[in-house]
Amino acid sequence: MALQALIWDVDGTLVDNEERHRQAFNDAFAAAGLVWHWDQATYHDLLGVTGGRERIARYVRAVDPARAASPDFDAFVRRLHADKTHCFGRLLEEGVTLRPGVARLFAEARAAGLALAIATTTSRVNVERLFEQTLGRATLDGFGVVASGEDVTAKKPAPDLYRVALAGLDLAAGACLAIEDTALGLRAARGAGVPTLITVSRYSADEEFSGALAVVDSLGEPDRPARALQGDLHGRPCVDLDLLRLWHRENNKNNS
Ligand code: XBP
Repeated sequence: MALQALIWDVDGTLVDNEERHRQAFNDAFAAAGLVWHWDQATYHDLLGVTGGRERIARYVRAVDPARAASPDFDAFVRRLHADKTHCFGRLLEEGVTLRPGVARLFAEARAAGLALAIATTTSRVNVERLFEQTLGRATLDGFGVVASGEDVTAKKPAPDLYRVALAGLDLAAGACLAIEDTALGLRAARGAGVPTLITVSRYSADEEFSGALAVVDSLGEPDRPARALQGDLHGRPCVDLDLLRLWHRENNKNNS
């Protein structure tokens, strides 16, 4: 089955921006007069919970069980997460840069007639603002599907987001290839049967990625080589569409 679509994760894959998310959480806590502050070690642990609202709830249950037991806990968490999303938008406006190879692969895929999709746990408004700040909203409008946190109840590592993307593309999992940065994202994509490339990010470099087509430090550029951490670049300096097709064919052969 030939490769017909690329399905992209957002945070950590399109942009290495979990530090920006962490800053937004801390800004929202401060604005609410809360003494909470998530340092990098705390945030690294909390990234085991996907979804910012779920992440806040997990933290509150741990540090303030009384507040977690109060009747307005859910409303409190939703309000705090909405404030965080507002803070995140302000931080995005300060400038954001796509990771190496992302814009190049979007263009290569589109020139070759492949479909593009997003499967992200983050909030839809964050995806829209990211594209407005980088390649423009028209580029996002060219995506066949944008599956975001609001579209599912079960977030990554559940496969639901990838199943929403596959349904929207009207393609079988074997006709697609996912690009992710975390073990939870890999589990989500593989759970939906989608072959997956991993490009590690700041918070995921120490994770285990068995079952990935390959693991690279980034997609790279012709003048900024990618480094294979797992798998083989087959002599190429960076991850291009031909290499994705080669990995996809190898995967089909190994699983036929
Ligand atoms: C990463 C996530 C998100 C972000 C925070 O999403 O788990 O929850 O950390 O964004 P992905 P929100 O890697 O699937 O793009 O606060 O909007 O959830």
